[in-house]
Amino acid sequence: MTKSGYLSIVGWPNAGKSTLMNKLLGHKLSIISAKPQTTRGVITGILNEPDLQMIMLDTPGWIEPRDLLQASMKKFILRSIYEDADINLWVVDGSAWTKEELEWVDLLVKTGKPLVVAINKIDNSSLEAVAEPIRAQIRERAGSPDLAVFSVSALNRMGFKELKQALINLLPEGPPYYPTDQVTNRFERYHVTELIRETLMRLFHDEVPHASAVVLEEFREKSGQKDVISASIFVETEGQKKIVIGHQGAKIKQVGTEARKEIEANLNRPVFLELRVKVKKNWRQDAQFVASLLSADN
Ligand SMILES: Nc1nc2c(ncn2[C@@H]2O[C@H](COP(=O)(O)OP(=O)(O)OP(=O)(O)O)[C@@H](O)[C@H]2O)c(=O)[nH]1
Ligand SMILES: [Mg+2]
Repeated sequence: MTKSGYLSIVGWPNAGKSTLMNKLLGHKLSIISAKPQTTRGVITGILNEPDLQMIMLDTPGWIEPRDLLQASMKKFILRSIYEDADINLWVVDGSAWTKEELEWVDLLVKTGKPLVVAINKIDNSSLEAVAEPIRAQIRERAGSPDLAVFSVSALNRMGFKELKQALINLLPEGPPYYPTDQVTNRFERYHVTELIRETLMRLFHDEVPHASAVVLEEFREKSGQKDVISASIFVETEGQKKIVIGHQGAKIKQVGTEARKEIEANLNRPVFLELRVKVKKNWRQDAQFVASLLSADN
């Protein structure tokens, strides 16, 4: 008997959803940063084990939308919990808990889907003491004293065995949806743009990370030579462009070097990376541009 199904991973920005998915998968698929709103589209990670396929959907962190980009992100979350999911996994940052977060319980219970909760970031040992009252509040709000609430650390896989077993138990029976050697349904070129964006999120602060979008212009494989990857970094203002380029181009050079190393490690082969910085005013309000950035066809 085989089991297969969709697990939607949701929660507030910065809760550790992407870290958790990558670590469950044992493969770095989703980009990670210390800044909120790192993930924009839905990243699919496919966990294949004997007689089992769990398709994990890493979603963007929930925020009330202030622009079209964020509105699209919210739409992805709703679709993923109401339509795609066989199971919803809600990730809570145990080190930053507030009672407002209980609204998630109402939303997730309304979907009628099986719910599992992971209180994350309990690597700081004193947090285990914090997890117990959070667990009690969540169960009370859900009106379900048996609700599955686990304490985990995505960073070091603490509590993963129990969490994973609970998820597998809830997985429906059925044949795999994807070939069992596939780890994602996203193309290599999408991961390349995401790794460039991850580098931008790491190297810049204030408005630049959130005003940046990366578009692949060319990905040319040359037999016997390095692949040529050419990408554009879009920002919203001339000021941001100046910041990204840096004095005499020093900053963009650093972005290129660091992103190239990440890409090479990910693709497991050397590449030639060429970056350009362009201004696209208000791109976060441009429906067509946002749709093309987040499209699952990328
Ligand atoms: N201490 C600790 N930090 C963690 C843990 N899991 C994730 N982090 C850190 O939390 C930050 C956010 O992690 P992400 O995985 O990008 O969080 P996310 O929920 O995907 O964030 P968005 O995509 O912005 O919604 C990063 O700096 C991670 O290294 C954990 O278990 N313990
Ligand atoms: Mg994320």
